[in-house]
Order: sequence, then C-alpha cells, then structure tokens
Amino acid sequence: MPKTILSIANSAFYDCWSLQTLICEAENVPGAGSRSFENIPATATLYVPQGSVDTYAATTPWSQIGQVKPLAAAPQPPANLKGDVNGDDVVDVDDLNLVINIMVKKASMSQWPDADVDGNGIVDVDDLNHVINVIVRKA
Ligand SMILES: [Ca+2]
Ligand SMILES: [Ca+2]
Repeated sequence: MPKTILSIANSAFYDCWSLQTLICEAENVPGAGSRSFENIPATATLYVPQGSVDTYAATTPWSQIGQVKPLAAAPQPPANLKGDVNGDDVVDVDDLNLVINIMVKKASMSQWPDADVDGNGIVDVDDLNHVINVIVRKA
C-alpha cells in the first residue's frame, strides 16, 4: 500500500488465509473497515514507517494484525531477479528475446550481463531454458 493511501475497503483482506506480509508506507494510519483484517493468519505481520508502529498497533482494526513492525525490518525483494535480463523487474518475453539475440549475436552480453542467468560466463541454451522456465512457472 502506498504512502498516499487514505483508506481501504471494508473487507479488503477478509478471509485472506495465506496473508503473511502487509506493507503500508502511510505515516498516518489509513481508515479501514472493522472487518478488514478478520480471519487473516495470526502470524501475519504489518510493516509500517518506524514512527507509526505504535499508532498502528493501537488503532482498530489494524491492531487485529498479529504483529506490527517497522518498514526497515520488512523482507526485501531479491535485488537481482534471475532471468530479468533488461532489468525492468519482470521476467517476460522481452527478456527471452534478449537472450536469443545475444545467442545469435544480434546483441552483446557485455550490454546485458544478466542474460547469463546461471553465471557461467556464456549465454547459451541453458540460460534460454531458465528464462522460459521462469515465464512458464509464472503463467
Ligand atoms: Ca525484464
Ligand atoms: Ca550461462
């Protein structure tokens, strides 16, 4: 949830059994319906700006969330997404095309170092397969 969020829908997270991590960057606690966090796992953790931890923990219904921790403790997404050759944070057919272009020498590996997905120094069919697998798994 972004900094600018003012409120969330009444049952936004109602019955989200597998919800584990909630990140809210808003310093002022957004309005939320009383049932917003009903039936989420007790292990769910809400990450909010450092100075707002106590406020969230004391404000219903946010206080229903098992744990409230500062943003700094939030799990970071992997800095380098494997197979994201062009660095746009998604692995898709554009990345696949880049790997192919490097394999057929239409593009250079020095320009796209992440095309060497398995890091063995060459861009070949193994790297191609890896990118395909990431895309297929996502689909
Ligand atoms: Ca990409
Ligand atoms: Ca490789």
